Amino acid sequence: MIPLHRSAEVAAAQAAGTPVVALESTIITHGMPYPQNLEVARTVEADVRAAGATPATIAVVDGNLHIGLEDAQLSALAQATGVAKLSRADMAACIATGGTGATTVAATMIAAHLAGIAVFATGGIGGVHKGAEDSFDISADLLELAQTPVTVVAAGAKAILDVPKTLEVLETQGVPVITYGQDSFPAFWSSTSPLNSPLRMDDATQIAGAHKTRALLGLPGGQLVANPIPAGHEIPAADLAPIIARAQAEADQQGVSGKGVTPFLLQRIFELTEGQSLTANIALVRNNARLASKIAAALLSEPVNA
Ligand code: PSU
Ligand code: MN
Repeated sequence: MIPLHRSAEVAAAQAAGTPVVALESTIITHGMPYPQNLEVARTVEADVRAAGATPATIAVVDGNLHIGLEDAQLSALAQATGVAKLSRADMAACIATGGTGATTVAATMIAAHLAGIAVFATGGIGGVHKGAEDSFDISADLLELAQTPVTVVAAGAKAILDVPKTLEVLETQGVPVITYGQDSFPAFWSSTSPLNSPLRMDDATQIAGAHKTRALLGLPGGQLVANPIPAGHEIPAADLAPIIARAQAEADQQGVSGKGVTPFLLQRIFELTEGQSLTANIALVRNNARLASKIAAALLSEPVNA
């Protein structure tokens, strides 16, 4: 197997059998501007620790696959320019050529599974983009959820995506979509959407039980846990709709395609909301880190069907 470079705290946690939560790095390099990105990365790690688990931020640095970054590495990554955005298709090439890259949801799931980590917290997953019937732009994150056994906690799907089509692809791929504590599927900046969640669970123990049962059934793949943004941090969907439409139109005009699309839209929405999108994003990622920590603890302690 590829050598895994664990941070000191991740190595200690795994040796002691205490819960570990994986965190992605594309959100740091391509999802938020510096210096807020570093601040958020540190805060989310602290949230995981405060919740009794150990954070493992995953990234490729100089060809080494890191499971947990020391603070100096986190700081360097947050400020680095030209960092690759790695998904399933390009992680091996980056490692083989000694490159540096941030891991998306798909690549973080792959690395977490290799390292024996079953739970991962992020903000939003990639999905089916608007206009996918022409562009075929469907994130590799959805196919990863179908094949790699990691439970991913996110705040639902962003309105930059075609959310109904995203749920359809997840269903086709056999991915359990579990909303935490409510019936409505959350829409990232909004805690609810007009769509009903395929599944609902109200506590972390049930989510951990479903994760284990999936494995016992011999089913590959993970689960998507949709955790609604905390009350008070929502941005009304009606406020964002014209901003998203404008960002999308600019992306189309400028011919942005492939892996450039999601970072372009996130950056333009940040600018057009004058940072309001980022404040909401921070609140929901922190909330997801706390829930993921509970699920990671429950996975270690609860027997199936308890
Ligand atoms: N959605 C967000 N914030 C993000 C991303 C998506 O709200 O930071 C990042 C994640 O790393 C996700 C990736 O895995 O974008 C998806 O990119 P693509 O759509 O190119 O698959
Ligand atoms: Mn894409």
